[in-house]
Amino acid sequence: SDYSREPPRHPSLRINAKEPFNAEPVRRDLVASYITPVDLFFKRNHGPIPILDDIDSYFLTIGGLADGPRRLSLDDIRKLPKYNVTATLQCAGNRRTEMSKSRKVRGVGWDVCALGNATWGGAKLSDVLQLVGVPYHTEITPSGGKHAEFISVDQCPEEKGGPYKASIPLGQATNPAADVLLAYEMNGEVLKRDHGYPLRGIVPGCIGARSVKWLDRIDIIEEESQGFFMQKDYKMFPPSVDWDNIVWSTRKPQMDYPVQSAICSLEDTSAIKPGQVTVAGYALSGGGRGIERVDISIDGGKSWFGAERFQKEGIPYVAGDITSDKWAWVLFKAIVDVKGDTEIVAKAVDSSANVQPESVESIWNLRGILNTCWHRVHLLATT
Ligand code: MTE
Ligand code: MO
Repeated sequence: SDYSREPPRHPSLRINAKEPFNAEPVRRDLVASYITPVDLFFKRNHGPIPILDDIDSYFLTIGGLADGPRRLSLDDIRKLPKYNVTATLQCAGNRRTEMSKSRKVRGVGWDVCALGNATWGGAKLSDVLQLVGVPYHTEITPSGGKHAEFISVDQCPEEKGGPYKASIPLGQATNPAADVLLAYEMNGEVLKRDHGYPLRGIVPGCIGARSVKWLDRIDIIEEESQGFFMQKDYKMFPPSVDWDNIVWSTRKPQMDYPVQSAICSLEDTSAIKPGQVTVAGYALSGGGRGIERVDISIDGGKSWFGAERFQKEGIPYVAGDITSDKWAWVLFKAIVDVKGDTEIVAKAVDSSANVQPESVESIWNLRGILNTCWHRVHLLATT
């Protein structure tokens, strides 16, 4: 693999792996703004960043159609109605380091910042598919196509099967309300190479792994994608399954994200003075479910009170309200008084009343994905 032409990156990112490049912002930077600046947005790659700078020769191929493949230029896609969708992208491996402390897991280590919230600009996949003859709300095509498979130009290592791929059900791909985008902009700017230039999929509400960067083609296929990252990775196994007894085919690829939250204003520390501290962080759930509550405890989870939640400055957040961004995270904030040995805990409740699990052991899995247990920060406040 050739890593000699990687793009420049912000020096404050915490690098978890150099080649391929995997990095996240530090906690305080992540919650400094509702929209995550592009240079601080986490970067999750499985190979070198492709170079696609000759835009005139770029085409997206759409295959698996009744009348044969269609090639669309970037201009064809830009001519379709443009949507701006604010959606949080979270890697399924977020908080893996913490899971590994309970029992070792395999994979790149991440703290609590393998996610970011951006406004993605692009065409709806439902409009692109309609343009090539697949109408809205198609669950199965006359020829039996049931899934839309995104295929990238990036080459993953041989054992991981070449180009990065993932698929979503065709019903979701052709549903305008699912807001699946082919995005060419991020926060109002041309998409950066690190994030999929010139065109990437954005699948709101799903784990980041389904939002394929550097799109080469989209195929309408009968079975879900057989790619490595759908079949041999990003599946949630029970705690009893380990590398000596795993049967990958027994589980479905993970799609929706479960309810999650983390405190980002604090790190474990023994060096603070007793008094007021700000407990701030993010909460989000998958599948378009909103955040009903964020509960904070300063006694390790014995008693709880509610934190203030917001997306936009000055507008109170209400789950499900039309003024809120349904695919985006919610920031939370509470001021607490600490003295002595204090364990601060956050847990979120989503609009379906799903709650984060208390212990990491109960959700431990060998690949270390979907660590959504209560987030704890330990402080020792002494004079
Ligand atoms: N797409 C391609 N082509 N190659 C990749 O390695 N990584 C996926 C997804 N799309 C990946 C990809 C994973 S696991 C995540 S979490 C997100 O991209 C990360 O997106 P970002 O780097 O823009 O934050
Ligand atoms: Mo990921």
